[in-house]
Amino acid sequence: MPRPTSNGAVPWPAEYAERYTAKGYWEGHAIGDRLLAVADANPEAVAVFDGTQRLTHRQLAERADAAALRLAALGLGPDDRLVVQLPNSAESVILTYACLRLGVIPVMALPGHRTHEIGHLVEHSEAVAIAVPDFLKDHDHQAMAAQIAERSETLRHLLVLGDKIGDGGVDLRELCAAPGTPKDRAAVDAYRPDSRSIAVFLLSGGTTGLPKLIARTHDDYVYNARRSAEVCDFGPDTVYFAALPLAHNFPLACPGLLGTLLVGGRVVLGSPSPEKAFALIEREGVTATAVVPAIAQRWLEYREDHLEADLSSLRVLQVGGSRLADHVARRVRPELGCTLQQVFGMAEGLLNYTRLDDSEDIICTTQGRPMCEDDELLVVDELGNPVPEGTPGVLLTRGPYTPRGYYRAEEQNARAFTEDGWYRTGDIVRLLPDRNLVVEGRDKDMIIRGGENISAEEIENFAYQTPGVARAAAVAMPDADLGERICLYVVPEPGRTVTLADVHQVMEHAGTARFKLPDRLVTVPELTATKVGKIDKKSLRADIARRLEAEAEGDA
Ligand code: OOB
Repeated sequence: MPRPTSNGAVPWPAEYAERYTAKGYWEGHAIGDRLLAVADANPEAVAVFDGTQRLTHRQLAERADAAALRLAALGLGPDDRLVVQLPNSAESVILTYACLRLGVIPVMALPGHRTHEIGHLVEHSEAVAIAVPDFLKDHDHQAMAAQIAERSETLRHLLVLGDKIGDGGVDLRELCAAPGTPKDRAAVDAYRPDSRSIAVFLLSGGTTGLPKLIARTHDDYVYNARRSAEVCDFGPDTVYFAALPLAHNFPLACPGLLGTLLVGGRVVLGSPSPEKAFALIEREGVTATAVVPAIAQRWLEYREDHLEADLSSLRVLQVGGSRLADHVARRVRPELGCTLQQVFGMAEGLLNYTRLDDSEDIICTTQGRPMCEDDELLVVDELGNPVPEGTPGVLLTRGPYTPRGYYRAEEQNARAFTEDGWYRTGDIVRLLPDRNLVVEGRDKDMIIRGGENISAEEIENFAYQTPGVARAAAVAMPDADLGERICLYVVPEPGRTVTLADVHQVMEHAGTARFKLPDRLVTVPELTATKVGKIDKKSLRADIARRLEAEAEGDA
């Protein structure tokens, strides 16, 4: 396996880098330069609307450069890390753009993250700055960030979006509001990052304790966004609605914000609640958007009673992040009047899309095929041997936008990547003769709760810190609203009882994201093991499914 470079990222081997360049996947441009070229070609087209601010491509570029210079004046420069935890807003777009221009690397934290996760991200990335809202959903992000800064050896700057900026905080609205001048552009050009350098840090969904960092380079991430935009038929008339938090790879670059901006289209920012989303689609003439299955389902339900909403502008609804049931998929075209596109993707790289002109059968029963002909797929059995076509197995992949390792994580890389650089996705798939994939399950210990990926191991670690817990195992349980919820099996120590509230208390004390709190606790006398001595989670998943069914029958 190639060794990490001094900056901690694992590069592609030279022969692959050459091939990807020769084939035109890697163009050798920094993302900022690509965005500026688009702004020059479509200066007056609207680029971003966040409900209050409407910015043209030219204005967005100028604001970003002015913001970049202000970041530089604070002392931020190439290769510095900035943890970004912001709600979808013009400021989050301007700040990210400014970072990309300057070579400052944004670390894309999720809105639900709390002290436990953000503290880890700051430490692991050695962030010098963090950007947060003052308050969001009753949580004081600014106080949280200030507290993390106190403990951190690197964190020096607190950028705050909101009305109440505390002592020493930098007003993000002000930082992003300056109009900028042509001179700024030349000044920021001087910082132009190398196209092979790290553009952003995405977070891994994670099967280990805390999120790992995925270093995406300018070259690979431009390709990720640009090729996605091609596959999705995005162009200057695209109005993309970013409903999911922009920190996720899906709304950020599949094609998402970046893919839309790179073709001169328009991004409208909002949230996925159906009332608001439908109103926005109608008002702004949204042509494409991306959601997780749980949201698609809510939209379908809402639609049943709201036929008056005019969704006729919507051409494509992308659904991905977890498995969309075939029967739900079949409802999208007749009930929402648009083409469904299934997306099976990962922050680690590989993107599979159903194509817009695929048959309804392929669109509704597969999770699509790789977007690039040089995406390599390997489906293997437990021993790592390739399975015959059409047989379920674990998916391994390599390709021009799938990095060869996590950032500074040699131990995890040895497990998650093979010697010759294949990424073990942990997804169980069936590969069809036309290269379409059907996701059959997961081999990795992860729970996908309403689009948030949660590591079972992390939940178990908290369970073990809870007094009275002898053994613990977290598994997914099926849920009509969220797809999956977290069920924690616990074997208490002799004579002790453990409640869900006990575990929650430990997790809340540690300051974890709320979406990780187990939804249910089942006490059992013992946990059975598999032949290799691991806890038999398959039987636990079957057990909770049985319990839920029995309860549902009892209710009926
Ligand atoms: C997306 O990215 P992540 O990194 O949050 O999660 C990746 C994992 C995959 O390995 C797979 O286990 C699961 O999420 N997943 C799906 C799926 N899409 C993702 N499982 C079944 N069916 C699907 N369609 O989730 C992501 C990144 C970019 C685009 C779309 C999704």
